[in-house]
Amino acid sequence: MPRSNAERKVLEAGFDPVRLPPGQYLTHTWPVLHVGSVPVAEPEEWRLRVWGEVENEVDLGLEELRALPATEVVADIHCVTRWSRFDAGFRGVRFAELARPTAAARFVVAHAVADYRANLPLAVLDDPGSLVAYEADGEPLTPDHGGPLRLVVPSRYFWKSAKWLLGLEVRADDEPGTWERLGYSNDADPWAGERYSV
Ligand SMILES: Nc1nc2c(c(=O)[nH]1)N[C@H]1C(S)=C(S)[C@@H](COP(=O)(O)O)O[C@H]1N2
Ligand SMILES: [Mo]
Repeated sequence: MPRSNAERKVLEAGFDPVRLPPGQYLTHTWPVLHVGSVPVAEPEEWRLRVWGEVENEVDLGLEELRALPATEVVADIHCVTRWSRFDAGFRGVRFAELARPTAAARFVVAHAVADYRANLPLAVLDDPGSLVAYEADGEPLTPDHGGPLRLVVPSRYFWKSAKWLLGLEVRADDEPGTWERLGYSNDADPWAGERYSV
C-alpha cells in the first residue's frame, strides 16, 4: 500500500505507521503550545478542586495528590496543529481515584489558569491513558508543559489536555470549552480527524 511521506518517516524512525492518525506527522521533540503566558505558580499553594455532579467534593494540594495511588501512562499525543509525539510518559492520578460521580454525571469541564477550559464526556476520563498528571517522562511537569498540574487525555486532540489545571467540574450536561466555542470539534477524536465542528 502506498504510504504518505509522514508515514514513511514514522517507519524510518522505527515505529509502526498505524500509530499515526490521519493528517499528522511525527515529531521527536515536545513542542510547547498554548495561548497566553506561562503562569508563575507556587507549587506549595496549588490546589485541584473537583465539584458539581460528584458525591464527594475534592480540594487537594499537590502533596495530597502525590499521596494518592499513582498511575503511569505511556501514550502517543496528537495536537490538532498536526504534530504527534509517540511514547510520552506521564505520572499522576486517575479521575476514579479522586471523585465518585453522581448518577446524573455525564460530562466534565476542565478549568485551568486564565479561564482556559476544555470539555469531555466523563467516560473519556476513564480511558486508560487519561490522567491528572504531575510528572512527564520521569520529571516534575515543567511550567511550560503545564506544571505543576495538567490534564492528559491522549485519546483526544491535545487541546483537551488542559495545562495548569485548577479544577474538574462534573456536569449532567455538556458545555463547550475555550477552543470548542471557537469552532473546534467537540469530540476531537484524532483517529476520526475531528478537528473542526461541522
Ligand atoms: N491552560 C491551557 N492548556 C492548554 C492549552 C492552552 O492554551 N492553555 N493549549 C492546549 C494545546 S492546543 C495543546 S497542543 C497542548 C500542548 O501541550 P504542551 O505544550 O505540553 O505540548 O496543551 C493544551 N492545553
Ligand atoms: Mo494543540
